[in-house]
Amino acid sequence: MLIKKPEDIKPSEITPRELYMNRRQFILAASATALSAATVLNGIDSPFSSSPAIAGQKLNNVRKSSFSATEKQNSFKDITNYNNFYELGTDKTDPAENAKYLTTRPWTVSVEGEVKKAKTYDIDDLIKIAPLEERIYRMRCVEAWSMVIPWVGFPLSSLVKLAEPTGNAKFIHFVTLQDPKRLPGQKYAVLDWPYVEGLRMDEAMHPLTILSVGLYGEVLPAQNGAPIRLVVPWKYGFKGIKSIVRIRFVEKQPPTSWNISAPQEYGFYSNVNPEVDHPRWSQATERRIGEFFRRKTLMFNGYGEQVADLYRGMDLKKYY
Ligand SMILES: Nc1nc2c(c(=O)[nH]1)N[C@H]1C(S)=C(S)[C@@H](COP(=O)(O)O)O[C@H]1N2
Ligand SMILES: [Mo]
Repeated sequence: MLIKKPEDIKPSEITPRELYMNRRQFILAASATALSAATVLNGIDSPFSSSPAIAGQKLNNVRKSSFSATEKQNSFKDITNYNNFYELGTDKTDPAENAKYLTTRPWTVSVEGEVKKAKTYDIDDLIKIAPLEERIYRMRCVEAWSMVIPWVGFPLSSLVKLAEPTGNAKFIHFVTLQDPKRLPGQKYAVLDWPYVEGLRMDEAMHPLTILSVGLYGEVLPAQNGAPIRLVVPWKYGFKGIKSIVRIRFVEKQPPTSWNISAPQEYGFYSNVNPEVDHPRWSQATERRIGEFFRRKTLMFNGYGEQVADLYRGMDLKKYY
């Protein structure tokens, strides 16, 4: 008998079957958009109007960080060809193939809600609000695979401080771009679009939490969430929302895409926890992409010393 390993679980088994878009439908959708995407591009008056080509551009003055892991990094090829980004397709290799549809200039990010300094940032200004750092982080997907990724970014806390949250700001709500031309997977109800995520304010302010704009010293490839995405290394990968256009400070715990889709399987917190299994598979071990033997999954993905205090006194079986 063949025992199914967690990393072999297909997206079709993770999302409700009737909502799952098959590969053929997706390819059809993507080719239907190709023409209109090209037409739109010609009309945009920006030196980057044909970017995704911007991916590959070197980022300058990137500092090293003491928060970085010293483990062997996954290859650029692994990091950019084994992706979850359902707006660009549900197979692991789909986002790389469909990256060409996601143009990232012009791009704005609206910082809004319970803040004194609400502002719509042009992406090229936003990436200059703080020095860029390389952060080599262990990343753990809820599907029980992991990678070590040299992100480039800046602490989310830098942006929070600029925004000056009011006393009512208890959480931050993040929203991905909604545009089926540039994210053709949004033509299918795999999830409720746009993709949304959230953090509690203390999680957002934690020094490990970054907004990433690059990897391996280069501008972030579209399939990894260009031009800007969240990275929270002690949480399952799906908290790391990609291609963000809206950062809203709110009083109440915001809805999150995977929790809306399957609340009994995905909670708001989604901290990596080898002791709390997913209802359909174990979270005790993981496969590091590129390795043969499984590894033990570490509490908070190995970042417990830095983050355990955030959750003191909370029942992590209840707040999964
Ligand atoms: N908008 C959006 N963000 C997303 C996803 C997605 O489907 N859409 N997938 C999440 C999941 S499940 C994971 S594991 C990580 C994967 O990031 P990576 O492909 O850069 O490794 O992105 C997360 N962010
Ligand atoms: Mo994931």
